[in-house]
Amino acid sequence: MLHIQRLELREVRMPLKEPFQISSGTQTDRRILLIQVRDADGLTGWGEAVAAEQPNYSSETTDTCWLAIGSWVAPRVLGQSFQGPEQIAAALDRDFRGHNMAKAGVEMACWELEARRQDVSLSRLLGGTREYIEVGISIGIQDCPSQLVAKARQALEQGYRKIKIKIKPGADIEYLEAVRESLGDDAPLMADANNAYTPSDLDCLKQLDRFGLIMIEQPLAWDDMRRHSCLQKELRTPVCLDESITSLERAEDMIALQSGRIINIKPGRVGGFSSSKAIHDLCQSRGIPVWCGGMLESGVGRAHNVALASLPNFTLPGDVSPSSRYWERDIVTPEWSMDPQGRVTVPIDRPGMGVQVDLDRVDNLTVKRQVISGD
Ligand code: OSB
Ligand code: MG
Repeated sequence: MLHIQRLELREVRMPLKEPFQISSGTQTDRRILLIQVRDADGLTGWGEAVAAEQPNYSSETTDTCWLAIGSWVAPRVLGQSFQGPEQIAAALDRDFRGHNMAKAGVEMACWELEARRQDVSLSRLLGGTREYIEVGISIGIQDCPSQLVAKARQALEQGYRKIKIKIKPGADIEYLEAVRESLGDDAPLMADANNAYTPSDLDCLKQLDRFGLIMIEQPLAWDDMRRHSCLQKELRTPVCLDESITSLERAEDMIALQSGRIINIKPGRVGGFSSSKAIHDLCQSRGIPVWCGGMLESGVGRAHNVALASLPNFTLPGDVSPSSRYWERDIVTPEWSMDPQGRVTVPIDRPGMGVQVDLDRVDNLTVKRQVISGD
């Protein structure tokens, strides 16, 4: 039985080591929203609402998550009795549209709490089977092709198993050509457009087939399945959907319409772990590979991503770079690290998410706090 009595919301400010540019905007200082839930026995679980500062990836932001959790999500969870964390997502979806990242932040904190209650790792509670996760890097849009080549080359040397290059019109063909040329035919490359193209860019997108990319992620609009379906028929390169997959039903739609051949699962985007597991299971049964995306998370959100990516059908490297890629210092101990083979270790011998939140550091970085209590 899961009975949450208290929920604490915090906003912590964490400057990124370097700005991260995608086709729709640039992030520099992260405003990270942490959620801590506590049950009647005093055990706690941590979550992170992964929305960006601006509504350029999805409609949610740090501020909308704060509002949604305080006003509508927390009141539905606090003081209620749930059989287990599997029951939470349904309670949050009833007559409550959207706000997936706000819902997920709380739902995932409840899963983390349950893992600690059962004294098992979050990975194993979710059904994870892996001991290691292969890591991919996501490289933001650079000023010129040579700067991108230098970054991609360095990533390969560090051991990254997949190199994702952010693209947009005007920073695509020439950039990818330079990287492929410099890194050679065997380098595991992919591109992510974050919705930057339209069907009228077909000629440009077809040229991407030349580069032997593992996939092209979300070339067209975030809510457009049909045009992705038309595009996939014209491309040899597999289309991977990110922004478009907000639920199990959208994953079913992608498969039915053949809008893509791979799914990037971000648990925040789909409303949490229950939904992520359902999408994972569907894709596994339909022969669709999945991998775990990232949202420039702190060590807390990263822990959740590592746990999820340990499920068996996460067969492609995930965007779960080590803490040092993003931060001078993370807010968890130990920090997340990557071995020379480009893998992170799944902490299966430790309860819950497997890392401890550095509370002193979090207190220092906190700019806003709210405690919500139930019965
Ligand atoms: O599209 O995957 C994306 C970051 C912010 C918003 C969207 C995306 C990303 C990334 C970062 O690619 C991946 C990471 O966290 O390392
Ligand atoms: Mg993406």
